[in-house]
Amino acid sequence: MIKGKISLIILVSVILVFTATAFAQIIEKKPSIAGKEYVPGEIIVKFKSEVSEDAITKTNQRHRASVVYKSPVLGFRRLKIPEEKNVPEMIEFYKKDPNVEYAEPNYIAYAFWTPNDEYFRYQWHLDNSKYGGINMEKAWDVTGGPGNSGAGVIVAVVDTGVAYENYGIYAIAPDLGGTSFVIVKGSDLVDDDDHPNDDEGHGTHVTGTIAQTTNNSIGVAGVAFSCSIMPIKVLDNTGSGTYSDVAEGIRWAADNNAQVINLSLGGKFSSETLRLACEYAYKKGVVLVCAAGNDGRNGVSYPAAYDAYCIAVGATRYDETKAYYSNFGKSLDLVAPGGDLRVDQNKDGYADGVLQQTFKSGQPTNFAYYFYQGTSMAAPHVSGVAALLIST
Ligand SMILES: [Ca+2]
Ligand SMILES: [Ca+2]
Ligand SMILES: [Ca+2]
Ligand SMILES: [Ca+2]
Repeated sequence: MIKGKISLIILVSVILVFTATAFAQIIEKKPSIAGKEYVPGEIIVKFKSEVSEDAITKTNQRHRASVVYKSPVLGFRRLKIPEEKNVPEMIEFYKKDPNVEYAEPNYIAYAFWTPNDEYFRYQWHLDNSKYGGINMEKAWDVTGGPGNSGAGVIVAVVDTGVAYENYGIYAIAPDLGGTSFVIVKGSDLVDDDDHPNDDEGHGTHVTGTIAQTTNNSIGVAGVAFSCSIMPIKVLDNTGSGTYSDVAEGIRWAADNNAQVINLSLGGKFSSETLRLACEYAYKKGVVLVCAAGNDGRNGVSYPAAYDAYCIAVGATRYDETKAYYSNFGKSLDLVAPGGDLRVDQNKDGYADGVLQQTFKSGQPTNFAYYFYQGTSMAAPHVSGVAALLIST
């Protein structure tokens, strides 16, 4: 199964969603948010810092809204709204209140991607004799080669989780066996536990590009293979998650000494919750690397579009032209290989995707090497290079 088998799966965009209750002890029926732009029945409100808890409670009581979650550091609250009210009208109520800093929907973020399988010589995106790669062999000579490329740097992968351990129904990806991980308590914000295991495959593939175990004679390579990966799970088994969880994931990473945060995810809506989380991490000196989005449009997704805080990464293919699906426009900062599964420009017999080890959604112990395409695959090339720069 592993050796020599290359499978191709193209996942264009993820539509199904569910909402995550961020922390325990909240008894909350999870509404379906499949195909929706934001979580129904709730809003995010941040009160001005000088407003007393008493005044906040009175305001919420007046609107018959109940607090389901309060961010301890970022200060926003997720409010459950009365059943007969809708999200836009509740936001209008709160926006009119002079005590409110901002009020907005809890938008849904989606993973960007697409899949397929094996070996360094098929990783044209890292190095090849002609086009399209990022010349890693020369770079590794500068950074210290095997054992020292990215050493001491923590890169947070805020995503679907990572196949980093043998635990319950989950297993460590064999080609992450020599990769180092930093696990933070509570870093699974979807299932509210301490084990950010991947149940989808996207975060494991992204992690492979940054730090696949390299020079171990099996599988494939990663860019900064001596760095430490901090997996933070904010996307569920359909590749979707709420902006509130993404914001908290960014904040958790920043508070736990991540130096780079890879965000191969996004949504089309701007959000104060998300923007302020990026600002928070940025002000702590964290490098935020974000996928530009796969809509093929002029204009990049959020959080990539926050020019003040984020490096927005678009995708290229083997011939060094823009991949058809990559967003572009004035907020775009860099491009990196994201692949194009419709072509075989390097004539190696396989579609030109980014090759790392992962698993198919729902089969978290069945590892193989897959070619994926997407700005989700381009961003981790940049995160890996950022880790190398920090460590050098
Ligand atoms: Ca978990
Ligand atoms: Ca390897
Ligand atoms: Ca930008
Ligand atoms: Ca090819």
